[in-house]
Amino acid sequence: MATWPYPAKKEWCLMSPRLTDWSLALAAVLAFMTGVVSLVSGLPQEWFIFVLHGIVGLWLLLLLWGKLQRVWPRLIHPRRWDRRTIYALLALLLVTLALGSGIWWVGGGAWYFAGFNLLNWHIVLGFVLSAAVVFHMLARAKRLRKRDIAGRRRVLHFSALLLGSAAFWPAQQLAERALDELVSAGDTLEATLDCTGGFYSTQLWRGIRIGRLLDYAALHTNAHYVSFISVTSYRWSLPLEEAHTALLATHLNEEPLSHEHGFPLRLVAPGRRGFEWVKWITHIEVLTSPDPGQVLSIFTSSFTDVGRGK
Ligand SMILES: Nc1nc2c(c(=O)[nH]1)N[C@H]1C(S)=C(S)[C@@H](COP(=O)(O)O)O[C@H]1N2
Ligand SMILES: [Mo]
Repeated sequence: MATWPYPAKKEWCLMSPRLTDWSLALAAVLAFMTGVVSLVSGLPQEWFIFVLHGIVGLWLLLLLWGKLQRVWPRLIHPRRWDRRTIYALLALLLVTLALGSGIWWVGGGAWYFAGFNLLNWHIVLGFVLSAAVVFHMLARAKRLRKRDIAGRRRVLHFSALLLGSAAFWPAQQLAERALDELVSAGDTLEATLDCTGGFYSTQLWRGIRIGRLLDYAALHTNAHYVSFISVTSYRWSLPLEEAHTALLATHLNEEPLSHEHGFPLRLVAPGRRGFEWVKWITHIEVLTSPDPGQVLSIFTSSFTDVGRGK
């Protein structure tokens, strides 16, 4: 029997390789079927199709984690590379993109590539992946033996994986509801944006008062600044006290923020100059000391088209 020059990791998973692979195939088939059905499901009472698709997707993710640990040594050791390695890498990329696009979409992702949104890409990748799984099974599948499914610990582990993915679903839904609540918050503020470049404009902003947002977080006693970081890495910070009264805006004059004015989130900081009202916020960080680098971030951000809001 060959011994590999690295320690064998035997205990990573109690599922036999074959059971993992067959479960993956089953999950892929279920994902494909629920996915196709969900394409034509539009009635409220068909909600369970979407739930099922989500659960199956998460199950796939957990199973893949197991499979990946098994094949990882073969992927990273050049000595073990062969023609199949390239297929394995392509498959890994495909799976990552297919699952990632679905999860990101459900999480509210609004990313476009080549004119298609995440859901469009998820559907295309799902079809390609399903075809690839069928080919892979035809070429490489090994029969499931009795010892692959026998044994109390194996059965327990198998069920735990399945239950784990089912439990993810309500957790994800709760997180999303909390997020929706934040976004539909009703704090309003009339404030004047005063640009150093020479224009000013008084508008009604709506969103969540940052003090309320901070109440959700357990702040360190040394927290002194709140930094607002935009997708272009343009950032600015406010002292904690002041940040409490500022607004993280989602709406301008009761309309959802346009891209131009900072969708999805922008800072409304009354009494501060326009350049401090960070647009296109994706991160908020609480700092213990001032952030001198933020000044530079404003200049470097404008080197790119995105940074200039194009
Ligand atoms: N991320 C980011 N936020 C930004 C800017 C920017 O270039 N990038 N420009 C600032 C400047 S200089 C001003 S005056 C206001 C303009 O906001 P408005 O486009 O909603 O009028 O946004 C500020 N927020
Ligand atoms: Mo400005």
